[in-house]
Amino acid sequence: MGQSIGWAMCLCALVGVPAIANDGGPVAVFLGLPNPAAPGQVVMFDGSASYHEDPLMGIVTWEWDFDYDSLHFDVDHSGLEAEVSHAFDTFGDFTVALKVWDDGEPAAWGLAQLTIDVSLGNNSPTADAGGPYTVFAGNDLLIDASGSFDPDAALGDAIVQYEFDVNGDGLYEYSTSEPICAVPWDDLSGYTQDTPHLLDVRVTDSMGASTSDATTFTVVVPEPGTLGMLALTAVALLRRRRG
Ligand SMILES: [Ca+2]
Ligand SMILES: [Ca+2]
Ligand SMILES: [Ca+2]
Repeated sequence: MGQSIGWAMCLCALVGVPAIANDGGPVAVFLGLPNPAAPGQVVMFDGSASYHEDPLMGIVTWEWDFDYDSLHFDVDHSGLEAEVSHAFDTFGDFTVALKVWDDGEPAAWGLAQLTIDVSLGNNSPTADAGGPYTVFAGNDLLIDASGSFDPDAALGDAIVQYEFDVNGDGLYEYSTSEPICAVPWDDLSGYTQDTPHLLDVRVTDSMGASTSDATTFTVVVPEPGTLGMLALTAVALLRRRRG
């Protein structure tokens, strides 16, 4: 008996029909709509289909936990009415539980739970490739995409993946969870010099939405003697100041 009730709960949660459970007396049944929902959207919960297996007894109290952890029923709302509404502040899957109490002495309870999928209304992140970049031969190309952002940060969303296409073929060779990427010089040594090369950065948020931004990078080889001339100029300036 107990096992069949357990299976009924699992099936109900999967297909989104009313969640039903009981512990031999009062039986909790409720619906939550709409599901899926958006952050901040009011979700209506209706536990009026709850009932008692004993026709001489009734349900007198409805208690709700809007972030049930499947172990500790932490009451967020309690009342004599079967309906209640709640808005979830952030994206996520929230397990909502209803506990109904009967009019027995002592009172007995039944519990049901349902998962609300708060995933609607996600906005794509905005990509910022930075650049254009110049890389001196022999050095790594440092790409800084930290200007990228996700407009849903206040709703618990964030950019979780940065990808970099450095050869313009539409495939991303590098992937990081941070906005900074260092492309090793060994991977760039075959690129033609003094020519802008396409660099594409794609960012993806925790909901799987992505956008990309393009810039260029140019491989530059310093003229022979350039560094020496710069050093001599610096020394001359220092001498002039001291003199
Ligand atoms: Ca709670
Ligand atoms: Ca987002
Ligand atoms: Ca590529």
